[in-house]
Amino acid sequence: MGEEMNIVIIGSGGHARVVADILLAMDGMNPLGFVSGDGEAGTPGPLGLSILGDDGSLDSIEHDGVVVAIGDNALRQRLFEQLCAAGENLVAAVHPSAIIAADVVVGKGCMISAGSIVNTGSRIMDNTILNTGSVVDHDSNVGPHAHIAPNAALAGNVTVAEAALVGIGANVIPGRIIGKRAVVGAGAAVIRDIPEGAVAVGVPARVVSGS
Ligand code: JB2
Repeated sequence: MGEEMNIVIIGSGGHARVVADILLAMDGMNPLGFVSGDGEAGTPGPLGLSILGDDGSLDSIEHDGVVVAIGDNALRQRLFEQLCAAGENLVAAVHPSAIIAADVVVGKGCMISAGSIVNTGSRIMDNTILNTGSVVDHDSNVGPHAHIAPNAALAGNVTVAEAALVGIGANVIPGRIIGKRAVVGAGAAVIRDIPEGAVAVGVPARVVSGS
């Protein structure tokens, strides 16, 4: 048995709390607490863990890895890239109840929440969120810094490009491409490709801005 890894969670909001819960449920992970954009060091945080300080305090905390636990894709991307450049070890938080096919590639710093399913041939790139109960079916690619929200589902061969958001309960039929930084609204049904930067809502999903 290896020793536990001491992990600092970046962020201290709702998403960070879910990530903390995942780390507590994982074997070999020991969450130390939260580095916050707005909390005072020593402040009691969620789940019995403390706010350890702000970003400047990270160097003084002995740790083996970090997870950026912030929902906003652009902010999560910026902090992830800064921390990588600083030589930090960005670890993935994967809930033990997630079902992930043996050949799936999971990148650095991902969060895969309870009840998620990732099927064979799929790739989950760095710093991506697969939120609670989301489904990524076979041969799909979820790009870096993307977010598949709770209960959203990608059918086979779907591509979600960098920093795109597939909203809560949305569905994407096989083979479609969601462009970089696009947003798919809650409950949408995507049957056509969504261009880069577009916002698409409804059933079937229609682009309402950004293209
Ligand atoms: O520069 C920063 C910084 N900027 C904001 N450095 C660090 N270390 N932390 C930063 N933050 C932190 O992001 C704030 O201090 C705060 O703790 C957190 C944002 O928290 P909030 O509760 O607003 O959002 P969230 O990212 O935890 O959760 C959102 O996304 C989830 C996926 C919400 O929309 C949730 O409902 C959603 N489930």
